[in-house]
Amino acid sequence: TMSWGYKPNNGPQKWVENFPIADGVRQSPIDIVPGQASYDAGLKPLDLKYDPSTCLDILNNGHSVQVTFADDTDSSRLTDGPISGLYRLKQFHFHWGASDDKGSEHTVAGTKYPAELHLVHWNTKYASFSEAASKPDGLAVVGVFLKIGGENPNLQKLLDAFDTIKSKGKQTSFANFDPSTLLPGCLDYWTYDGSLTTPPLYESVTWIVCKEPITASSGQMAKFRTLLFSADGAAPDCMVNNYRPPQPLKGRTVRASFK
Ligand code: BO1
Ligand code: ZN
Repeated sequence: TMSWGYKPNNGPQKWVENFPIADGVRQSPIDIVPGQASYDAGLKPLDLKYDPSTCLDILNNGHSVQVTFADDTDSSRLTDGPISGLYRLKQFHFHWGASDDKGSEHTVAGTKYPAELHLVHWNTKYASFSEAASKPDGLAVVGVFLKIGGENPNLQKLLDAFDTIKSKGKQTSFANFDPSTLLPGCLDYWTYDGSLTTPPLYESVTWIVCKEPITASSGQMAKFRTLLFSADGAAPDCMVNNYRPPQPLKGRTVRASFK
């Protein structure tokens, strides 16, 4: 009755034991090979509208750091792009490595980025995130790569909260944050049908992966690694390498919004 994690004894290679869908036909992440993606002129630009007043709190859930949004109205939402209808923002979170040479879940022609941001939205044709999370068209996650570069001032407000939520289960209010400040200037994307990248690994996600990374400094990446997987009182265990490696494409098509 050990829970899932990212260690050899409970990590991605073991998840299939409790979540057999781990070997399913539309699992995520994947390696995106740009030369094998098909340009689709019918793909619309993403329409992301986020209201900073819906930002609620920041949480160390023991797997990642997550910022949660009020999702009882349509005020922070994604429309267009590859999706039909309106998807509400529920949360965003990150995956990262123990060092700057790894950490992203998706890779681009085998290239790993030091981190990946996931903005998680649910389809309002369902009654709630929980209802949507297991439906084939239930979720749309926008993925944004982080690369090493200049210090990112928009990331800094987030990082400054980390000292307060160092260990598993800690949470603090996080008001008036605009997640659109974390998006790259160019919203060109790849899209494919996939899954949650953590248990329960539901095959419910329309993935939208931005081509253009945002930057973080090496010092900012180091701050992510000060978070802990462990709760207060347990042996400290640095939150690093909380990513799933690429999964088999199994005949799926990756479409590109750009030539
Ligand atoms: S991700 O963007 O594919 N990495 C992703 C993975 C898991 C979730 C959201 C996005 N959320 C999970 C919750 C679980 C819940 C599950 C199904 O969704 O963390 O608590 O059981 O609702
Ligand atoms: Zn994620």
